[in-house]
Amino acid sequence: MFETIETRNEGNVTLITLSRPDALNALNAQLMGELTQAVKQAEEDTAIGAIVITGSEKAFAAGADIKEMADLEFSQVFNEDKVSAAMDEITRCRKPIIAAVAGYALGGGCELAMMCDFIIAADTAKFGQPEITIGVIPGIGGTQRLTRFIGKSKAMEMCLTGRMMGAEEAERAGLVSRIVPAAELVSNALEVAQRIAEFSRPVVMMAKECVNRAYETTLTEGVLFERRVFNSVFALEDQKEGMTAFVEKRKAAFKNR
Ligand code: CO8
Repeated sequence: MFETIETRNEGNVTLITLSRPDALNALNAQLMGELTQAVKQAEEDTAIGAIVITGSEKAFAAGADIKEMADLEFSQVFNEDKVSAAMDEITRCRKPIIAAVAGYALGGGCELAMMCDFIIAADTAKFGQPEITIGVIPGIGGTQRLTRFIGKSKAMEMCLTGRMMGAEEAERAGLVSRIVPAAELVSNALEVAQRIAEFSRPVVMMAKECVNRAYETTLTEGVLFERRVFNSVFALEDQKEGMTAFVEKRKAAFKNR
């Protein structure tokens, strides 16, 4: 049913694989539309607790589709704004999304990875915002998210020079959560996602919401937000189950309520 992505469910996880091999998974309007549709389907599927987005060995995604954008006029980009609108859907997803990145994650590809909740990188991963080299700037969050993740100096250098960052530098800088051998990337990301999917779903969503709040508010407000959410967790059966299971030295059986 999809032409530019492949999806499959593994246990309680949806794996979405970007698949435009001839264009290094460049993000054209069709791919973005299909990706957001797949994310929405996974979000609505009550059996699914987490999502993994990956690409190929050579490229997670080499950016927005330059061939599709080359002749656009300002009025089209401004009035239609389809790619950005599609991307916003991904950040609205309440279930955790892991980006499993091998090879190039450039421009919109790096921005897509940063819209996910965390990035697991293969040792072959290369991140960059090369828009400056083709006469534009990052357009779906790169200047903002990269700066928050790796700090002004490195983000500025990357956006102004277009240089790429390898996996080790990306881990040191805090862009990725861990590096794994390329051959184990997808299985590792699926394992991590499955672990998350087995926890209480409302609690997972609350934890995600609280961490994301840190990017939107002051420390005092953020800590208050966290405290109130923490208080509300005690209204869930899963809190009773989790703590009782610990006391009884058994594995918790969460019911997602
Ligand atoms: N768009 C379209 N096609 C692409 C893209 C892309 N971003 N990247 C690669 N391709 C295509 C190539 O044109 C080539 O196709 P063909 O065989 O038909 O010529 C094929 O993929 C393979 O690519 P290469 O031959 O170039 O492969 P190399 O291994 O030699 O090089 C690179 C790999 C270094 C990744 C190189 O392809 C490259 O530099 N790609 C472009 C990277 C880039 O500049 N990305 C930023 C794009 S702009 C952007 O993302 C802005 C986001 C804001 C969006 C806002 C929406 C409105």
